[in-house]
This record gives sequence, structure tokens and C-alpha cells, in this order.
Amino acid sequence: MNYDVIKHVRGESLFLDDYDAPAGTLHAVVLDSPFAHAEIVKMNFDKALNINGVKGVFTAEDIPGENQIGNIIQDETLLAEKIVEYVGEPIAIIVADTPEAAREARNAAEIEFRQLPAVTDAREAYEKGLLIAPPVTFSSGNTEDAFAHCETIAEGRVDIGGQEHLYLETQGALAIPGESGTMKIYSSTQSPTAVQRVSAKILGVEMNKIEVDVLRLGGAFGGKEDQGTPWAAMAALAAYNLRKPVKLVLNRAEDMRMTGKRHPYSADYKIGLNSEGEILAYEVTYYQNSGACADLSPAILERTLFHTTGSYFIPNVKATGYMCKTNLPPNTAFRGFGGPQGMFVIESAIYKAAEKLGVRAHEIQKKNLLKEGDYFYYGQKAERVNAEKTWTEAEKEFDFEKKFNEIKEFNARNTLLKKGAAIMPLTFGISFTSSFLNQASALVHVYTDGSVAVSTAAVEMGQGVNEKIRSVAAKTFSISKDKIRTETTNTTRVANTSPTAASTGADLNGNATILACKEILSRLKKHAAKILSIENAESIEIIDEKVYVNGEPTEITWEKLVNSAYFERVNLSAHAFYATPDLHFDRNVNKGKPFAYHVYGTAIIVATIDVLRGTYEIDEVDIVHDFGKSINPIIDIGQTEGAVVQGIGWLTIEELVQNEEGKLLSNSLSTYKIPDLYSAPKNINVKFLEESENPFGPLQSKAIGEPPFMYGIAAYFAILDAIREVTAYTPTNLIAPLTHERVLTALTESENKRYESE
Ligand code: LUZ
Ligand code: MOS
Repeated sequence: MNYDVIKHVRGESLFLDDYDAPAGTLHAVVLDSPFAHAEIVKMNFDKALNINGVKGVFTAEDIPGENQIGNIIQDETLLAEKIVEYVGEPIAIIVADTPEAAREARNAAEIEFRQLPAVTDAREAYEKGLLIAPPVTFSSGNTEDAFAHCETIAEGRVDIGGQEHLYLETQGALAIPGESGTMKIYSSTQSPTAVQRVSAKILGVEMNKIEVDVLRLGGAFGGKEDQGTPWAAMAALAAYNLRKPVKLVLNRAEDMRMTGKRHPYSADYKIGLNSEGEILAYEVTYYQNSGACADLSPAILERTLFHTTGSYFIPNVKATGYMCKTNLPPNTAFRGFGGPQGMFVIESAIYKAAEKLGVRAHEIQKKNLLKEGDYFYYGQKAERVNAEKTWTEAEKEFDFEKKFNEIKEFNARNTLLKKGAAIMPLTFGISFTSSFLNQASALVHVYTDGSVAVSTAAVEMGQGVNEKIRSVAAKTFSISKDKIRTETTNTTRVANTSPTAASTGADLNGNATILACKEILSRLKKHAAKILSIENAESIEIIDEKVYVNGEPTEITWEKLVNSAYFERVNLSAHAFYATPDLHFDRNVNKGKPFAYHVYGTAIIVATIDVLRGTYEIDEVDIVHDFGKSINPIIDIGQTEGAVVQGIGWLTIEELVQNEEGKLLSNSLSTYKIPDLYSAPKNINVKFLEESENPFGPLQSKAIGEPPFMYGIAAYFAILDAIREVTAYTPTNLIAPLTHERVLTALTESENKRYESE
């Protein structure tokens, strides 16, 4: 079990807003733009400053360093200067004794704007030449030639919605100024070093003046990979100017309004198959709605391009992506990081091709699955491929044949309820696609009582990474997990941290932890050999907290050994560094080996629609997933279930709606619906693929965070399948999410058609 769980259930776990802030801590709120695109004509804070308890108002002019927080591209200010480009863009920070006073002062601020035309649609931005960065194309083979040889060609457009992260803990930070211009920042971030780097830049100080500390996050899902940073930098800015601790925590409405989301995509595709049903060619153009600044959009678009062919081998591929600049909050990392959008488009293409051929999509899916030794179209050789293995396992375990027959029978017996099913094969690349980010380090201390403390770059956000790190440390030392504590993630103990992201947290930091533990273990074995007067330290082993020589137990326990090593002045601390080997990617040709390995799996989802009301339920999700050798099966099942439900939510009931002026209308939990106990699948069965190994994962495990999210794609096609039981509904263009409203429209439109033809 994740050792945080008991504290969570008892309400004992601390999150940022729960910390006992030092006496005299002030509270900051963010004044943000009410317009999607406007010029700031005049700002007057006189009335705001007169409100009781207000201590200061800070704008771009009060930034002593550089007003620049861009990550991949330097195109984003912390506080707007002359122009605002989205509703929710931070303009000023207002600081007071209480959050209430600060919010009151925010209402009293007088800002004059001159509104400018806003663009919220990706294709419209593209037409107007509004791009964040130049387009990117990945390709292999020759699609033009291949299409000439295709028996069946399907073309269409796909529109995919974004998604609100809705982490339980909103964004926030607490900045405490220290002596000599130093600053300690507690931040709810996946990326402590990003907070450190950006805060230093904003304050105009060196990074060694800034210490960032993270205990845990109440969820993140990518929403705090880049976008945990500005709030911390703002708290630091206010704390720096006022020489007082400052806390800044967004409330839910502010968080939903000001932060970016999963990127909506629009795409055009063309897919070609031969008479055998083999996919010969695939062309796709993605219009990514990037929002007002780059944020992580280029990396996210790249991951879309990496996952363009889904779980399939396609010999001729051409994929182009445009990062379209719109007047929406900068869209950002979200579980899957562009992968889900790419995979949804290829699944849509296959669905439409199947429709044309008069076969079921899964016949085409199965025929085209990746095989050992195939090459991904970006040049990486597919190794230890489990695409077919998980498919056939799932087919056997969950009896697809029987399921489809039962659905057929059900549909024959029922007119008001109809069932549908779809299968989703998964292939997801593990590693940051920016190769340099695939590094981590660990600092391990063994104390004289035999207890152990581990610091790494990993941020605990509910995914159980700390528990996994405890497990690998305990296994490496062969001591009880109870002796191992994971410390907060802190930039003074572990420097230059990559974000805990890309599903790599346990892999990178677990591997670094193993290296550090082995270093200490080797010193301890040498010491044991010495006190036992044995020449060969190789014959020493520690098993279950006991020293063994050539397989024979001795009287020396772990505690005794550690204690005696201390008195002999043996170093009981170690720092270790891990970098994923052999990664490379050449952006001149867009070929290389970007991923250490891939995660595979297959899911089948069954849905039931209510023909009169257009509502639906997800009856069942059955998954065979490739976990490698799981370090912690309960955590991994939890991650799988959570991810698949989140994936289903994205494509079914979660709908972001903006008005034409770029204002978010689905801005609270009453208008933005996420899966709850009632709408979540009735049943989720997760089966572990047996005999899977992974030399790149700690203890042969595989990454788990993001991959299962994409099983949710099957829910969309299962609902579509059920709709088609009622009508010959065959829209040329697919739209996600498939809300109850959209299902009802699909059903009633055909209803009208039926009456017309009678
Ligand atoms: N973040 C990132 C990610 O910077 N690079 C990635 O490849 C990535 N992939 C998934 C999630 N976050
Ligand atoms: Mo992420 S989408 O922060 O792995």
C-alpha cells in the first residue's frame, strides 16, 4: 500500500495550504485579465491600496529581474506589460493581511482596457498565420506512391476537446525570505527546479539563493509540470518586495480560469488499406490549439507526432503539426502529453476505414498491430513488443467473441437500450522526448540506528512514487521498508531536477536510488568483511537485515553493522546519478531512438446507451496491461483504474466551453462534469501481462502514470458502436467529447430521417 494512504484517509497529510505559515505571513491574490485580447490603457490601484489590511500591489514594473517565464520558448511574461492575450492572464499581485482583504482590493482596482479581436479556434488561427513556432513534420516511406496502391481510402476530420486537470489541490506557493537575499519557496509543483530557475530570474538573483521544497501535491496530472511555476514566482516577488512571507493559493474558480488545459486538437487524416486490410499509408495534419504562449506545446506536439501510428505498423506515414496561437490560457502538459490526441485520430481513421470496408474496426486493428523488429516511423526499432501478446491475452481472458455475441443478443432483445463495444490497443513510449531531461539523482543517508532517508528529484503527487522508491531502497539493502523514509523534494539536496513527468518518476529516481544504495552497501560489505576478518568482501551478503558469509548467517545485524561502520569512520551517505542510456533524436530529420522502451496493453470497453434520452453508462472495462514486473501491484492497479476513468471522462462527459470572447463558461464543477461514482465504469478488470521484463526499469518494472489513460479511447468508440445499432449514423467528422447531448442529437437526427423516409 502507498504509505501516504492512511494519512490521507485520516486527513493528516499536509498540503501547501495546510502548512503552519510563519507569523506575519501575508496573502496574495492575482489580478487577471477579463478580456481575451486587449491593450492595457491605464491602471489605478489607489482605491485598492486604501482597503484595510492591503500591503502592496505589484505589476510587471516591480520585477527586479527579467519578466520572462517561458520554458521552451521565451514568449511568456509573469505579469502582463501592455497587452493581455487571454482571459485569466495575470496582470498584478495584490497582497494583504488576509486573502479576503486582498480579494476585496482586487475588486477595487481600476484598469482601463482597449479590447482587440480575439481568436479561440485553432484552424482560424492557422488561417490567419498565427503560429507559436514553425510547423513540424515526421515522415517515413512515400505516402503518395502508397495511396496509389490502396484498395480503400478513408478521409475525414476529427475535433478533440481539451480537458481541465482538476487536481484536488489547487495551485499555490508560500515564499519565505531569508537573510542575504535568499528565499525559501514551498511550492505545489512537479518541477522544483523550474520554480527555482524562474524565481531566480524574476528576482534577478542566482539560483543558489533560492531553495524550493515540495512535500507532496494533491494531484497534478501535468498541470503542475510548467504551470506550478508562476504562482511560486509571484509569491517570491511579493515576499522579496515586502520582506515578509507571502502565501498565494488559487481558489478553484481562479485556478480553472487562469490555468491552461489539455490541448484541443483538430485534425485531417487520410488512411489507405490494401485488399488484405493492411494499412499501407497514413497522412495526418494536426491543428493544435496551443493557447496564447508556447508553454510546453512544442514538446506536446512532438509527442503527438511520436504516437501518430498508435499501436500499429504503418510503412508510409506523413504527419504535420501546427501549433496554433489562440487567445486562450496557454495549454499545457496533461497525462499523455499529446499522445492521446494522436492516438484518437488514428483510431478514428481506422474506424472510418472499417465502416467503408463493412468490417468491424477490431479486425483492422488486430491485423496491423506492431510486431517484434518493426520500426516505428520515427526510426526506433520496436523491441520486446507486447502489442499482439496483450491483445491475444485479452481476447482469451475476456472472451471477445462471447462478449460480442452477448451484445448482439442484447441488442436484438432491446429497443430502448443498446450496447456497443470497442477495443483499444496501447503502445506508449517511455522517456522524456527531450533526451536531456532523462536524468535524476538520489541522496541516501544511513543513520547510526540503521534507519535510512532518501532524497530524490521525484515529487509525490498521489501516484505512489515515494512508496516505490522505499521499495527499491529496501530491496537493495535487504532491510525492512519501515526503516526507509523518503524526504521532501528539495533543490538543496537534489539539484537540477527534471520535472516528475512523462511517467518516468519511478524509473529515473528509482534507478538513481538503487545506485546510491549500492554504493553504501558496497562500503558496508567491505566493513563487514573487515570485522569478520574475511578477505573477500564478495562473499558477504545482507539478507533480511542480517549479515551472511558464503550463505551462512552471522550474528551481525544491519543495525550492528551500520553502527560499527560509523565508529570506523565509514561514509554512510551516498549521492548517485542516473541517466537513461542510448537515447538520441536528430531533429534535422526527425529520426532516432527517443524512448528507452514502450508500454503495451489492450482494453475492451462495453457501453450501454439509453436510446430515448441519449444518456449512457460504461458497463465494463477489461484490460490486459504490460506492467513489466510491478514493484507495487496495488499502486499500479490504482494508477490504471484512475487513468482509464480520466481518459473516459476526457472523451465522454468532460466538455470545456468558451464563449466567443474567449471566456471559459464551464468554469466550475457545476458546469464541468467529471466522472463520479455514478458515471464511472461499473466494472474495471485489470490483468497483468505475465512474463514481461524491462531492463530499463528499476527491478524490471515499467512506467505506469500515463499509458492507461489512452484505454479511455475505447469508450468513445463503444458508445459510437451502440449508436449505430439504432441508426446508420455515420458522421464524416468525429467530434469528442461524445457528451450525452451529442449522443441525443445523433439519435434524434436519425429519428427525424427515419420519419422522413417513411
Ligand atoms: N514532459 C516533457 C512530458 O517535458 N517531455 C515529455 O516527453 C513528456 N511526456 C509526457 C509527459 N510530460
Ligand atoms: Mo506529465 S503530462 O506532467 O507527465
